[in-house]
Amino acid sequence: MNARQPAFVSVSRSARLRQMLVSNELEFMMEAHNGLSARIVREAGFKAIWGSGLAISAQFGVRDNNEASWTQVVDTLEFMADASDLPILLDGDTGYGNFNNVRRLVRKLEQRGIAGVCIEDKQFPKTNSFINGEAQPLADMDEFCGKIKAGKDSQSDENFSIVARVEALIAGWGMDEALRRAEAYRQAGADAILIHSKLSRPDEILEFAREWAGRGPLVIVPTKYYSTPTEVFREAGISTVIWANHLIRAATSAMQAVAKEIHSNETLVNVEDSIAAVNEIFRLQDADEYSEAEDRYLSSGRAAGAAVVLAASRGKGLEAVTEDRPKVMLPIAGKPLLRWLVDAFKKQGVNDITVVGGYRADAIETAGIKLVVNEQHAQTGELASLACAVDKLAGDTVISYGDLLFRSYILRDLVESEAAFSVVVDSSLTDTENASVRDFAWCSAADDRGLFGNKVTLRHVSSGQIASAAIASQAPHGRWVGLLNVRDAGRERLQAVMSQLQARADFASLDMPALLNALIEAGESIEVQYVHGHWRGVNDLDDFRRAGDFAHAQAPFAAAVGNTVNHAVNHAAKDATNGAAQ
Ligand code: SPV
Ligand code: MG
Repeated sequence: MNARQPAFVSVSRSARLRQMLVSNELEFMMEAHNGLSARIVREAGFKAIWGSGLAISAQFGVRDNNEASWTQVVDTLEFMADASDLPILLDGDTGYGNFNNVRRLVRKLEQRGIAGVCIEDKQFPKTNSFINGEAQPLADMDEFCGKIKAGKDSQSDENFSIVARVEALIAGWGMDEALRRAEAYRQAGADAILIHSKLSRPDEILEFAREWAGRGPLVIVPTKYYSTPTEVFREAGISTVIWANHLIRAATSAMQAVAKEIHSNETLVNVEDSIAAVNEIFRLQDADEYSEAEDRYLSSGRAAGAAVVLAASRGKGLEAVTEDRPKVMLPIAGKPLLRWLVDAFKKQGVNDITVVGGYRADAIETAGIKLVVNEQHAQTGELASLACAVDKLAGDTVISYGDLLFRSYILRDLVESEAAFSVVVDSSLTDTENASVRDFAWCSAADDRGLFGNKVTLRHVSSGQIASAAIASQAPHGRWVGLLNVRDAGRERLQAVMSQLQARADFASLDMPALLNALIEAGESIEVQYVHGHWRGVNDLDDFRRAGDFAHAQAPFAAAVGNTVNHAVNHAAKDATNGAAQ
């Protein structure tokens, strides 16, 4: 059975349909015509589905004259059976041919999990009973009995039901003929009789039921005598009522009204609140199950799935250009800084991107990201921003400054690291003269190609806090670029260290290096991936001006904005020669 079916249903669909037909209670079936409507019928609480010939042909946009082939009908039923675990009774028209077609139909229906079929004693190709019913020729009674016997003989599931539909009242052949045929069909092996009427009152149905006198289950379709109180059917000893076409009709009026409204007014604003939300469609399609399966089956071999981007600051030294937007929304070579970063993440399969905004968070473009806001951004530092996202971390996550540009291999190598924690350190930046630059990194070993393959770990990163004397006395090994990869295995440890830091009185002033240092103090090993240039941070106006050139060099040739291809190529060459120049 389909993965979407609940486990509690252990009684087969065919057994449940049979049980409904023979039970002493009045039972109900609702029409469905595709997977979505089958799902809706089940959620409404019905116990079984009527696979209406009228509704299925109507949803194809064709007539109820066997214009849809029987295999197209059976394919539709398969979608319905996948979308709902209810028993389905197919309205099989005349059986799509002679006894042999009925045999094949029954076998195919069983294979697709359909619980039963109703066949009517008209001739192929049929016409809907409510269109000039009196003019429609009935099948020869004996030939129809042969179809019923052939169907019963070819079923392999003993509970599969064949309902024989008597059209004598519709065709004007009278009550005696209806009763004669019903009895013949019962004796041929039909599990129930469907007695159909096109009158607006239930009189002939009730008379039939009286004369029938409980010889077998009776099924009715009160489309025309719809105003009859249901209690009347119960008292008449009817087994099952079929509400035969009400979902296709409901859908039709809703679609007509909405299409007309949108066409007339050329806007969606008047309909949005009165139609199903897109999320409701996703729910009916069981989109959540897909996401869970994706986690189960796609996670191995995938790059880190998530990122948290710290983007709350206005940018010191950038006040002149950040009046109306945060630093991350500054345009670099034709697109916002944040977009370069988001595109870089997506390229590595990091699709679940949470951006923590603060200053002018309203100006952050939210396409492809989740935005959370550090409302205290004016009084707090980076860790307070990270705290806005840290509880929701799931799976592998890259934590990143928002003002970074880098070559794609830097992120690729970082997310491929198996270490619980890993960082990128630029070994070309060791000049601590400029006291305003922070994030210098001291590591277990210097960047040395000769040590290729040896693990290097982080010892300390300079922050607003003073480095320990022992470490500060040595030259740093480089500068942390602002990228931290946290594997799922390290997530809870990171959250625990964050909680400890949050308990500190000075938490509001803490920056990312404080977190790295706290992790190290807590005994965590943070792997270092050395790079030599190939990235930019945007910290001041000078950085901002030079970032454009760097970005151009990263863009695909065709996407280089405001430059000829040659210009982009020149920059790429220059960057490659300059290597580290930050
Ligand atoms: C159907 O639903 O296709 C039926 C019932 O056959 S009725 O249209 O009432 O004949
Ligand atoms: Mg029909």
